[in-house]
Amino acid sequence: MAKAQAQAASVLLTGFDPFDREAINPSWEAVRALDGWKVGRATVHARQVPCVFGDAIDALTSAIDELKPQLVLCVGQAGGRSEITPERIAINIDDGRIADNAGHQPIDLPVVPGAPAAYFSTLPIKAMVRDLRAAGIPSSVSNSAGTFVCNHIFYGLMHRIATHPVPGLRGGFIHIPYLPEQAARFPGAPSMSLATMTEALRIAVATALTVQQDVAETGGQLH
Ligand code: PCA
Repeated sequence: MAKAQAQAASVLLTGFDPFDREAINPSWEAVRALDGWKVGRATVHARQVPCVFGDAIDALTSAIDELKPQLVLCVGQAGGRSEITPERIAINIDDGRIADNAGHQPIDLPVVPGAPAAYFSTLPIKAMVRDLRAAGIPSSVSNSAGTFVCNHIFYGLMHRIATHPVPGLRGGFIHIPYLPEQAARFPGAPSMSLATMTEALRIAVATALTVQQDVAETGGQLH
């Protein structure tokens, strides 16, 4: 029994604590709704990470060391976006437009000094978008995760996977919109219900676990 448990696959989902004067972060609300969810042979574990440069990667790394997941999906809020957006690329730069939750605002510093300029997600982002749209949920590939703590943790995740290769381990990042109660403070801002965003993450995880080779469908943008 213990052996079977040790061999059971696990999926790590992370969401952030609230930041930028918000009282809630949809990323944590959506991932925590999936904590304990059994998908195929895998069990989903949800962890909250702080919206703090450095500490976010430390929390992520500790969770990876503890859970030894086969899939890591980090999730963050992208206020102003209208869709579920799997991110294509993490870049090696911290450039805070605002301070993080510890009051730090790095400008043009590398996430990891001397490391590659960028890493691609190793998740099937096109297939995720395809499956989300098929389920009636608006979704597009995003070609920039920004330069704040979301890009930071995404880069930290991909650097960790690149430098500590584990057979079969894949990782990536998804940005999600405001919740309606957040958007109500910013008239005209798009939002999505928690139920829809939670379902979107279920679909994204299921696709990431089953699709090994991404599909060739356009996810490009002119600008
Ligand atoms: N979104 C921020 C950081 C935390 C979050 O949920 C970002 O997009 O960088």
